[in-house]
Amino acid sequence: MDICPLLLQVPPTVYYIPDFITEAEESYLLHRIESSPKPKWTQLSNRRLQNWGGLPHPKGMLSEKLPPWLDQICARVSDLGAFGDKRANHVLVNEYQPGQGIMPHEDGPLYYPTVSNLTVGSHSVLKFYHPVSEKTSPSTTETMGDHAEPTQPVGAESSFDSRHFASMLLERRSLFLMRDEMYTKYLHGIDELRSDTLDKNIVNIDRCRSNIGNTLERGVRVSLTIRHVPNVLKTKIFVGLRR
Ligand SMILES: O=C(O)CCC(=O)C(=O)O
Repeated sequence: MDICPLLLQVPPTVYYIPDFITEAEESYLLHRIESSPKPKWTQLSNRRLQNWGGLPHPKGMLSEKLPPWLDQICARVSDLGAFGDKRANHVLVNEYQPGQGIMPHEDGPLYYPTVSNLTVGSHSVLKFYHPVSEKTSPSTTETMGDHAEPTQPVGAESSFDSRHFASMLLERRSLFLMRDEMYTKYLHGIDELRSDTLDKNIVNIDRCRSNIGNTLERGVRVSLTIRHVPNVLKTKIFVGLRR
């Protein structure tokens, strides 16, 4: 497995693994995601998502068993040592139409401080930002799982450009991992664009099929954000009829 930290322009630590899954595995995952029951989808203003494994909560997550098709991919990522000796137990599936993205945000304290992200269907460009001031940062942090849509602090947008310091091209079938300060301190987000012109901020370009200056049209991209939620409630829910 080729897993190489990109340490040149990005603070510790990010990893980019091209072709982490095969084309057949990508098609299978897309099929499983698309054929999930309709109520599994939550429509947000700029994307739709599926939450698997339970809803992370400061008081603990009431965990739900992952379906085998997600459990397998979680095992593969966990086997890289992404979560120490722990196993991924939570997957957030985000689907972006061309022109959709996600506001810069931090992932918050509910997860083991490594996040892994598998891209299927189409590419995207993930951008990294220096943190906003303490006054504005709480509104861009996920504090109640991932159903909380990151909101934009008033007056913050104009300063995003000045806080942007690196970008990563996430090609389809690639796995991306970030940990340490890239997880705990910096923000990440995806611009709402229909195409991406690759510029010199793309720190992983040497490991991609494209080159600086290329313009890539976005298709429908689905990402699987695979994480470990440490705080899981021991309570079990029994559903059944009392006699
Ligand atoms: O879709 C992506 O690549 C990013 C998703 C993300 O940032 C998140 O789920 O918190």
